[in-house]
Amino acid sequence: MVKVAGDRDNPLSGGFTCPKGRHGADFHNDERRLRTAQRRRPDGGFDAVDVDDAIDEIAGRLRSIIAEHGVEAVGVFQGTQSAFAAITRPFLQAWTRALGTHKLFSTMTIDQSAKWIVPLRMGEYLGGRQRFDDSDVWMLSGTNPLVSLNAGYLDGALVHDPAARLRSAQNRGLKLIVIDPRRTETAARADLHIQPAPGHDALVFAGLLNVLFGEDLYDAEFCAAFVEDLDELRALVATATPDNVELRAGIPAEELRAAARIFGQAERGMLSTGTGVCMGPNSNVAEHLATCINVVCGRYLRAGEPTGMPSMLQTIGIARAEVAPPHRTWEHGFRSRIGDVGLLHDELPCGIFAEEVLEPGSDRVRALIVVGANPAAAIPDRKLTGRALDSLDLLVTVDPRISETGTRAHYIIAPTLWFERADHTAVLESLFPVPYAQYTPAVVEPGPGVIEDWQFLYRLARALGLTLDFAGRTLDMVHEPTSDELLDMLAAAGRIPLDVVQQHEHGMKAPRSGATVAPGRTEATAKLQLVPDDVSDEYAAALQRSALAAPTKDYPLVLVVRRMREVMNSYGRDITGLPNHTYNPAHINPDDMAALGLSDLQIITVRSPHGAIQAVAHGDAKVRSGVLSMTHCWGGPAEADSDPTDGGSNVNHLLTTSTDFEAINRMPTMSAVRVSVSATASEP
Ligand SMILES: Nc1nc2c(c(=O)[nH]1)N[C@H]1C(S)=C(S)[C@@H](COP(=O)(O)OP(=O)(O)OC[C@H]3O[C@@H](n4cnc5c(=O)[nH]c(N)nc54)[C@H](O)[C@@H]3O)O[C@H]1N2
Ligand SMILES: Nc1nc2c(c(=O)[nH]1)N[C@H]1C(S)=C(S)[C@@H](COP(=O)(O)OP(=O)(O)OC[C@H]3O[C@@H](n4cnc5c(=O)[nH]c(N)nc54)[C@H](O)[C@@H]3O)O[C@H]1N2
Ligand SMILES: [Mo]
Repeated sequence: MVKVAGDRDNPLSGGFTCPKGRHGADFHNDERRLRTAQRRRPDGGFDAVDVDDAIDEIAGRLRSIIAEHGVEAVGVFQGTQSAFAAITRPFLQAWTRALGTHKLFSTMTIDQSAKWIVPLRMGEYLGGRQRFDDSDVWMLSGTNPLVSLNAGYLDGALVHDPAARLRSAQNRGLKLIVIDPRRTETAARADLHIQPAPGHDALVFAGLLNVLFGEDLYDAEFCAAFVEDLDELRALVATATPDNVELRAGIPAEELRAAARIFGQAERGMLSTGTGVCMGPNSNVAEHLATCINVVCGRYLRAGEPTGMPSMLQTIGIARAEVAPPHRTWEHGFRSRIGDVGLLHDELPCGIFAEEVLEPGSDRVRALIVVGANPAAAIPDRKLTGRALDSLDLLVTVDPRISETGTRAHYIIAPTLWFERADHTAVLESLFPVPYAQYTPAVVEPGPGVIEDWQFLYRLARALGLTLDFAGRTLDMVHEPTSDELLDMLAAAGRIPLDVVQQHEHGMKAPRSGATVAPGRTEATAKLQLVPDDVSDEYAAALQRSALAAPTKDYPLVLVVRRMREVMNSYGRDITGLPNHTYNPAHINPDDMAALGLSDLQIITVRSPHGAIQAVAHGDAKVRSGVLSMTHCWGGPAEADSDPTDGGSNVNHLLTTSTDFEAINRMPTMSAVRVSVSATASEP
């Protein structure tokens, strides 16, 4: 591979690429990229091994673990990069189902799984969300899509070329409101930027609701039709007056009122959140109240409106103007012996991962298969996570690199990368602004030691005597399918046949289906429950707990999350010419730097109640005073990171999974965490 460039003839992207994509060739050609499977030696080094021999050996060790301890002793961990090939995620789920273990973990439970919990507790309006393209307001809280390309779901918000799309929306009159303690790239373009102290989102959203109710800026008709308990919500937020919010969250009461007025007076447009909200303290109730704002303002499609579904290779169910009732999956079925935690979307939360491995018990996790993830870097309480990974009888990673997790693995399987595999866009459709699909064949040959993520799982299943059900079919476990056959199966129920999409080399845009939101059925009488008992308890707790996010004398700053444009979590840190630094800077407001006696580029020690790291201080006026903004997943493989200037530091040393977590998803508090900062006495 020589070069990667955007495709100007692509009807969706118009050639927009991100820096990581443009460096695609460097990821492929990197000398550290694995080109064959690896087996660990007793001395900790690795030997190349034939991939099918590795799979046989892994199967042998799994068989004896299962014979002695049962299938629950086998865990599966899927990460972010398992979501970037259409086949991998559903294949991994098929594999886990076939084995029968409940020990499935994914990074969603250290990400935005509050978004899973809200509809399961509130119920869900099935007409669909209003869409970005015909909205006159959009409110973003705790998300910076201009860098993260993180956006709403099924609302066509800012994924591709977000700066240009935002500009054209603002040119046609859209008002953008951003709530973020940092003046982000997105906030800099906002019509109104509210810069709160971190960790008070539940209260800020309650304050917005308070004004929406107080000034009659809500959609009474939508609420009468679809909401069960509007008065309870009104009562819940009664004390969240703009003046009270100002006291806690440090935003002028007038700004909160202005935001509520701009949002409430607009006709269309949604509030959408990101990791800043979903990783903070009280994240589940905060996300719940964010959704309440959309509900109360009726920002959903009504019967007769064109559906928002951009379906092409997938068919997303019928949109109806009715409510699906709450469905608290975690209250039924399998329960973990750790904390009596139940399943959320068939997963156990990362917050109990280490204990699932370390705590004695007959179904303790002893073997772990990790696909497209780097849990050693990604899960809070790095020391505990490391100890758990080190104590496994069998750890296998499927990863093109020897990651922090990989250094601890017994086997590493070398997978194909983006340009070495056929793929299509079915799994991404819900993020697209318009119906769009693309199929791309592999453009370079993978080497002989490299296989597809799914091939590892298929061959391992075959060696274990398992039969896989994938995309509604039972796979032939004798003759290995091809990727193209599997991609076909995934697209079989689509609106547009895959072979039609395949004729469009640059990608295919299609008109919307013409389907409209169907009227609600008479038998569908469920209504949205905005204030179930546990939500109201969590709100009361949030009012108490949000005080914990305030700086104190011992901990004068508050650590918050951020993304780095040139890196995808832990992936890309060491690609030459990609990130701007060889470390992850600690961004601090210059006034705080001066008050703490720190200078730019000084090595500092950042301490939380749970741990300490060293970091490089960067004065940054975009960060609100009192805030330390630092990205995650940097730092070396060791428990204590060695050189803060070369490799950076892992903020998960500062976080814990043992206290400060949410109910249901065990989401640890990963943002708005109190820290202290001091000059590091000597060079590390
Ligand atoms: N370039 C790049 N893109 C990525 C990633 C990456 O690593 N690099 N990671 C991907 C992944 S895995 C994810 S999950 C998404 C995440 O995507 P986003 O959620 O958009 O992530 P961020 O860009 O970090 O935006 C979070 C924002 O929350 C703000 N914030 C911090 N604390 C608070 C608070 O208490 N309240 C409020 N309201 N805001 C707060 C931060 O200042 C920050 O600007 O990004 C994806 N995209
Ligand atoms: N403190 C703190 N911790 C965080 C966060 C935070 O904001 N703050 N963010 C959290 C979030 S939102 C997330 S999503 C997680 C991220 O957690 P993970 O998903 O565990 O981390 P990544 O670095 O995205 O891991 C991707 C791994 O996949 C490998 N990989 C790349 N391409 C492929 C491929 O094609 N196939 C396979 N099999 N592997 C591949 C990479 O080498 C890398 O090791 O981190 C979480 N941790
Ligand atoms: Mo994420």
